Amino acid sequence: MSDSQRAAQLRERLNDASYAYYVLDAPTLEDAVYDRLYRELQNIETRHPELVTPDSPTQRVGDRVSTKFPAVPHDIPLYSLENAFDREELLAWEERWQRKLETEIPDYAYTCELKIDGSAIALTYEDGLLVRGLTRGDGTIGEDITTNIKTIRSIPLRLRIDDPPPRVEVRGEAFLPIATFEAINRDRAGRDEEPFANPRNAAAGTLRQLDPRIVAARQLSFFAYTLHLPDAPADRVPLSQSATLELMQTWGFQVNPHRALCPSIADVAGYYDRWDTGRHDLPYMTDGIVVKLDRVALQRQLGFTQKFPRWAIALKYPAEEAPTIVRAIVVQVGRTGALTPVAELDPVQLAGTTVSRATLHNRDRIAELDLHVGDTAIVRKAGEIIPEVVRVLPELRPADAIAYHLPEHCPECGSKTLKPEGEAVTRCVNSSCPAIVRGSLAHWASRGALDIDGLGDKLIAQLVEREWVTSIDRLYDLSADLVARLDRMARKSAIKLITAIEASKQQPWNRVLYGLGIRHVGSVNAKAIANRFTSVELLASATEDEIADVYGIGSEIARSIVEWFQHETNQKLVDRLRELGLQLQIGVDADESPADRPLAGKTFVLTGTLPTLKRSDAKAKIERAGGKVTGSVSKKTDFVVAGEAAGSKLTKAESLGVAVLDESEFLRLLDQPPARSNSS
Ligand code: 1X8
Repeated sequence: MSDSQRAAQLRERLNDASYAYYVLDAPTLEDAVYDRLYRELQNIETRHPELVTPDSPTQRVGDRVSTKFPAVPHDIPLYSLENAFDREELLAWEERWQRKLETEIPDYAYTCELKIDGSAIALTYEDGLLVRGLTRGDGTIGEDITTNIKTIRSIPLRLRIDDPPPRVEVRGEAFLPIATFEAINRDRAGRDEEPFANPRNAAAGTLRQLDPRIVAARQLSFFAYTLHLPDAPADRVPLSQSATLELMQTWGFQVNPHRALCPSIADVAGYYDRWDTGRHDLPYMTDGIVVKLDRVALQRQLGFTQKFPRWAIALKYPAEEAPTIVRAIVVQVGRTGALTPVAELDPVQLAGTTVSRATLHNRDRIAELDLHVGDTAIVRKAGEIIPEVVRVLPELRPADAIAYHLPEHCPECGSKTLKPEGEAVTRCVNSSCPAIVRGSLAHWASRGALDIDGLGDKLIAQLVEREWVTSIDRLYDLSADLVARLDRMARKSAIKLITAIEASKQQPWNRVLYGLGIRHVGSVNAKAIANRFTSVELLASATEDEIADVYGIGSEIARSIVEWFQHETNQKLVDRLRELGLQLQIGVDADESPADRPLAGKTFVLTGTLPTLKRSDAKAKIERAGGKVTGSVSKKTDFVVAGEAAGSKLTKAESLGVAVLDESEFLRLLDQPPARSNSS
């Protein structure tokens, strides 16, 4: 698509979004997404000034005004702030204002304040009395929402001073505390109403409610940050932003307490970083910091551009959602054969990292998104979560975009894929598919499984590519001589790798079980299962019900295990692993130090006949779990396991207050995950 076509698309999309937001009161685009698209348009227009049209949203001082409330011009325009998204842009701003001065740079300092995610309003006080409150509107003309504003408890109706200047204009942010925002959305959901996307929209929507009782019920709050005193004598006008904030506080306004005076950009960066984490503990939403030159004289000297003050800038925190373009869709095949479509994206900064790929989950999800290659899509990344495509903006779709369908054949091995009825995933079911083999090997070698040091993804890819390793057991047939022939593999590393592979034979049964990669069997489950079914033979012959009887193991896991052992390939794999000397039963040399075992240090006494366990089995189980069995009950006994016809030992236990277990309680105790359940 040409720049001119893209610019036209963006203009239309952004103008539609403004209309939906300001006129219809029904936002269609998240603020962060709007910002990004706006900047993309801005970038195109900077490169090609001939593409700027009079209706471009970049030509607007603010945004549009609706007709719900009387329109009133602002005496002094409400400017918006220029945005910076990183330190470089912040430094560029510093350079810009310094160059603009054209004189020697005077002493200066920055005031840093939190950027509150709310709605800007302007309050006019005459002789100390609140006479008018306006929304920002388009920056020049606002809407008169005085009645609604008077419901906000943190806005004084009369200034708390004896001799107020004749005319005072205070600007600041009206906002909803997060808790109130969430309560409102719960309430709306209960009434089948669309929830507000964020506290800012909720605040803006609330301020423009026609019924002031609703506004009052919503508990809006307000932080003041700007003051204009048009008719005041010079000696009453504060000389700095910090003094302004303090003055407004004494007049009865709520001023955000988290501000800092920063002598340099480095200090500003420190403030920004500090609040990147700190802001999550605040009861209201912030989306960045506002940096201002503290001295009013310097602010006056610099003035304003068409749209912004030159002496202030907003440094935003990275968005967790942003639009970008889907350039291609590739399919990854995992160790279970699941096909995962992944979007390859134009790189975009999200929550502090560069994102160039995002998961599309599965076939149904792609259909739901109606994703085409070439689409502008919104990508989300939250915390440690894998980036994902949340939706597509079909209005921005180029004419030549191609609809995408997940392939019918595995992209790795070409065999036909299967999508089981009622499941979301499409799978390759060829167990010798190189992608599945690679995934299985990587899982086998991983820390929680056999923990084979040095066997990483690149090495695995080479081994599979050359068909030296076609299944897990074949790893153990490798020799140092052979491995040394691989790309960039020194002989010393080859020997180290073979030693690590050999050493993995000593890993305990529960790790082997986990390493097999049976679906739904995680490392914690594997441990519980291996404790009950102490050898692979016992597990292979167990029924679904018997497995599901293990504490914490559900029927889905049990079914998956039974199915796994039914496959001949898997039975052969187990046989090979046994021949190779892997630990397929709980051994005396289990890697758990005695203190790691679930019953470490516990003393048991067995008495009576248990319903299913022979006394020798019960004793073996206790010892394997690290416990000790003695013949008589004393104060040192931790548990008495009592069956049918238990005699004097039971009586003694009861008199000493020792815990008495029946068989099922005893078995549950054995299945309990140990207190220190780490990666093993
Ligand atoms: C907008 C905001 C400002 C401040 C805090 N939150 C905002 N949303 C502040 O200065 N403390 S200033 C501002 C603007 O000028 N548009």
